[in-house]
Amino acid sequence: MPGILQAKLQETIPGWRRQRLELLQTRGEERIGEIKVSQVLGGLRGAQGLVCDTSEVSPTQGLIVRGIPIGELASKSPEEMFYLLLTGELASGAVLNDLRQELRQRALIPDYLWKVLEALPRDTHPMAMLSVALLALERESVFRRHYEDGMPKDQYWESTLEDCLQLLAKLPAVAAGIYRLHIGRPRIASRPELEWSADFAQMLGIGGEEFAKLMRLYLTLHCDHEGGNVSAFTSHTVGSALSDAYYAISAGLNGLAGPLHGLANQESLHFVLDIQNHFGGAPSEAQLRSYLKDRLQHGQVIPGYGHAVLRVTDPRYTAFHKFGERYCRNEMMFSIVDRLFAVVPEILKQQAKVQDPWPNVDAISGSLLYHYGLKEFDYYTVLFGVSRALGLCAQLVINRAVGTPIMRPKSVSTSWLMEHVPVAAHVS
Ligand code: CMX
Repeated sequence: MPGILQAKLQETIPGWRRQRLELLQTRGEERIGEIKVSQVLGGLRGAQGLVCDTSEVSPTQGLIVRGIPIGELASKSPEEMFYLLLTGELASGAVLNDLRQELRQRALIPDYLWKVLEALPRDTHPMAMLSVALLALERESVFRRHYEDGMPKDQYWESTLEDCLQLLAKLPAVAAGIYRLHIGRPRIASRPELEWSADFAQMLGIGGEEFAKLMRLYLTLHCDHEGGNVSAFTSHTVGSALSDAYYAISAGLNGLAGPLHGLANQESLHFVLDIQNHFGGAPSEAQLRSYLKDRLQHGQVIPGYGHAVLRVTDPRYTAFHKFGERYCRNEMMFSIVDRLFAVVPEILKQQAKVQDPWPNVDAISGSLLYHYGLKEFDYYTVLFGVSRALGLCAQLVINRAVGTPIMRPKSVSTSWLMEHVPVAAHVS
């Protein structure tokens, strides 16, 4: 008997398929833009070449999930976000309960997984452990089994959804198990009666209602960021080869592990701690101004500030800030985060080249985690990964449902560019 989510998708997918077909038939040969050489050489920044229906990032509003700004979704649970990302609708009580039940039924971790993780050297990076764990679980893939048995194309999405539910159901215990191994402490058993994020928080071994609330917020806010960021794009590319969800999500998380992507949050926390150590506490605004100017003069960036797309304060920063105001207002690190907000934008605005002087989510998330005792910096990207897996899975299921073909953009050589692109008039 299919769950409510499966039934909802069953009903919705024909509409998505019709829309895609109509687009191809009625607008297939129309142009939506041009690509400049600077974009080809510059990581395709701003080039529109992907479809992502789960979310978009607006320069002025930040993350918008299925048409709803993330600031309005901060009170939702990660399970609700998954349902929203996937179907475009907010789950009501019964629907949500059904989804939670679906996850609970699939949460059991096979014993071999712990043996694989325990066999890794103690100093293996937690992100590498997470990726290894997902690859080890690949033997569970229903998609791969059904594909080998000749599953028809229009059923691909169902076994992909099954793989994704299996993967997401197991993710909190897997990620918490990695944390416990990392700190050399025994694993803590799952409490299936809890929500996905609350169970994760208790399996980490960090108690308290406030930390559970922070985890819920963290896992909700980081769930998706449209389709062109490194993890989403990578996951999509790997998935487009019909590699199953375990391969695709593991690949996406490998991208998230990079310092220019998911790892930036730990840089920001280092920065706040350095300020605390340097001044022996929270500095005055004048002290901070001179410290930051000195840093910029030495060619260093101000971590947690700026964004490739955003041009306003990241609403995810605002949501975390509200949490901090409520629960750790008098905490030293929170005061430093706040003081940075008072002075950094005005300083960055003086640097003409900086497009966005405002804080991004990383300016605050690490300080909150640290406050509650989660002090292993190199674990932070795993938290990010647990959340982002929701969006990667939703995107994968949708792509399977509409039959997105294998990715294969054309590359050109540097000499081709030199030979075929005319020199701009203002240069010659
Ligand atoms: N401090 C100092 N200089 C900054 C800056 C900052 N916070 N943000 C941007 N700049 C500089 C850039 O380094 C760049 O300088 P160069 O031309 O000398 O290389 C110039 O301003 C223009 O950059 P930009 O167009 O405004 O920003 P980009 O799209 O190139 O880069 C980002 C975006 C996030 C990498 C950049 O703002 C940065 O390095 N910020 C600090 C690190 C950080 O917070 N990273 C987390 C990102 C979170 C996320 O992506 O989700």
